[in-house]
Amino acid sequence: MRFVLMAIGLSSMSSAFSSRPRTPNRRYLTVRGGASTSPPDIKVYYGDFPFWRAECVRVALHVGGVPFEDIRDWAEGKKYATFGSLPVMMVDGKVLSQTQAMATYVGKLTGLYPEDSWLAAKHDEIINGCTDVTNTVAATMRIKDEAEKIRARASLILPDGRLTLQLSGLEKLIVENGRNGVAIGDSLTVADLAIWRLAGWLSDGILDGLPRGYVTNPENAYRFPAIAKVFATVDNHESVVQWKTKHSKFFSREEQP
Ligand SMILES: N[C@@H](CCC(=O)N[C@@H](CS)C(=O)NCC(=O)O)C(=O)O
Repeated sequence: MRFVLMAIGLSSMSSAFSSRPRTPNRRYLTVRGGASTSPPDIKVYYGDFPFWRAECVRVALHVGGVPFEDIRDWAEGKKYATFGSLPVMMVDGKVLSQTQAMATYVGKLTGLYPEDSWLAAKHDEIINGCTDVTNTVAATMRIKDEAEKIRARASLILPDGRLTLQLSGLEKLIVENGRNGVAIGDSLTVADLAIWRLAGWLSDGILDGLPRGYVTNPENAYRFPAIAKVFATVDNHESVVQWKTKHSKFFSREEQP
C-alpha cells in the first residue's frame, strides 16, 4: 500500500497537439468471442491516482471514446483482483487483470494498437518494459532509511545503473519502431500513454533521488530524447489535455522539464 501511495504521478497542462490517433475500431470484441457494434460494459478498478498501469487503460478508453466506469476504490477493486494486485477491469461482468493484457485489450477495442503483428509484439514489449522499470523503482521504496534509499536511486541512474539500462531499452524500442513522436508506428497507441505516465512519475520530482525532468527533459545529462518526445506528444494530445483538465488535481503542477 505504501508503494501505491507513492505511485502518484503529477504532470502539467499544455495545449497544442500534433498527431491524432487512428480512427477507433467500432466493431467491439466481446468476451464470448466475435464482434459487436455496441461497446462492452467496462469498469476499471484502481486507486484515485494516475499511475501508468491504470492510467494508460483509462486514457485509452477516453481517447477512443469508449464509455467506462472509472472506479477509484482500492478495496472494491481488490475483491476482483485475480492475482491480488490492481488495476483490474470488468468487461461484461468478467474480470481481466495484468496491465499488459488490459493495455492490449483496450488498445484493440479503441484502435490504439498496431495492426501489424510485429509492431503489436513491440507494443507489448514496451508495456512490459514499463513494468520492469516500475519494479526497479518499487524495490527502492522498501528501503526504510531515507539516505540509503537516495543512495540506491543515485546508483540506479548512473550510466551503468539498472534504471539507465531499462530506460535505454525503452528509448531503443521507440527509436527503432516509432515515427512522428510516437513509440510504435506513426500514430498513438496505448504504449505512448503508458510511457507518458511512467515518464511523468519518474520526472515530477516526487521520487527523492530522481532529478526533476529526469526522462522528460531531452536536454539534461540523462538524455532520453525519444522518451521525452513521446511524453510531449501525449501531454499535448487534445483528448489527453481534456482528460488532464477533468482530473486537474493530479495535473496542476508546473511541468518538467
Ligand atoms: N503484474 C501486475 C502487477 C500489478 C501491481 O504490482 N500493482 C500494484 C499497484 S501499481 C499493487 O497492486 N500493489 C499492491 C499489492 O500487490 O497488493 C500487473 O502487471 O498489473
